[in-house]
Amino acid sequence: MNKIMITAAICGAEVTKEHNPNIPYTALEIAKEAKKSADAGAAIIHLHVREDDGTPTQSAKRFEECISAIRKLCPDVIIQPSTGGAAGMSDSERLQPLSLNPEMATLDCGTLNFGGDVIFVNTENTIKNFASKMQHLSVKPEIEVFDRSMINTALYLADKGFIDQPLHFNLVMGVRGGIGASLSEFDFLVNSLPEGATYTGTGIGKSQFQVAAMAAIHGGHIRVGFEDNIYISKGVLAKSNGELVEKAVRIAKELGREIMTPAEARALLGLKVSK
Ligand code: KMH
Ligand code: ZN
Repeated sequence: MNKIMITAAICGAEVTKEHNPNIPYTALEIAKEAKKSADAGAAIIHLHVREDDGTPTQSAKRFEECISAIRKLCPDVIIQPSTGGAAGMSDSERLQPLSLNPEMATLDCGTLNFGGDVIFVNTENTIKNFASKMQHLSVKPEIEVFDRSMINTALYLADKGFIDQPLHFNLVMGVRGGIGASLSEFDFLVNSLPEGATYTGTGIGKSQFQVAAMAAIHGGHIRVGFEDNIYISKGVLAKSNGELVEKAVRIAKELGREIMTPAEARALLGLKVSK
């Protein structure tokens, strides 16, 4: 079987220390969580950043501070800033980390209900604008899909030349308002991907390790981390992102998948050489 690429989504924008005291906020806390994840086997750190009080921010200065803190502890890991930020942020706010010329970044390909009155807005023009900027900077987009329709949008934009082939997707399953995390839904999404695409499976909440196992069995890649799930097992808070990555590694290895290094992940994704 092909090797597996593990992404750790260490912080997110929504989860707080009230949910799990181990959620990182400061640059040092974020860097330490990145290090634990990378040491456990993560090739990619999906990065959101916070102010010291936990407020989500897309400030380029804060991203720079956190990226340089991560680089000191783990020089090799791939850092994938979020351009999703937190629901309610403006497009220009969300785009700020691209000014740091990252190797890759997220490209959210549709609008989603996020519970209550909260809507995570990604109009077609927003997605085109974000995709064009990434293309111009040779930043590899990870196409975030929360439902099948978002794959359609990504394929349409690739066809129109906004996103370069080969496409890399993150199938996010189990967000209320998006697709669920059952085996048939997983199958449906994976069978909707174009020839030559790569994908990572992300399960939200209690589905985190179920989706990880489905992706590991099927030859896909996996994402775990506090952004998506704060428990290591039912009712038991995870001590660190590293603990979540370790569990993902155990699952993958039991299913015959060896773990990719950051260098191997860079080759798979065709990332640009400069950092
Ligand atoms: N926090 C969500 C509103 C991404 O990183 O691109 C968006 C999100 C997706 O987490
Ligand atoms: Zn995110």
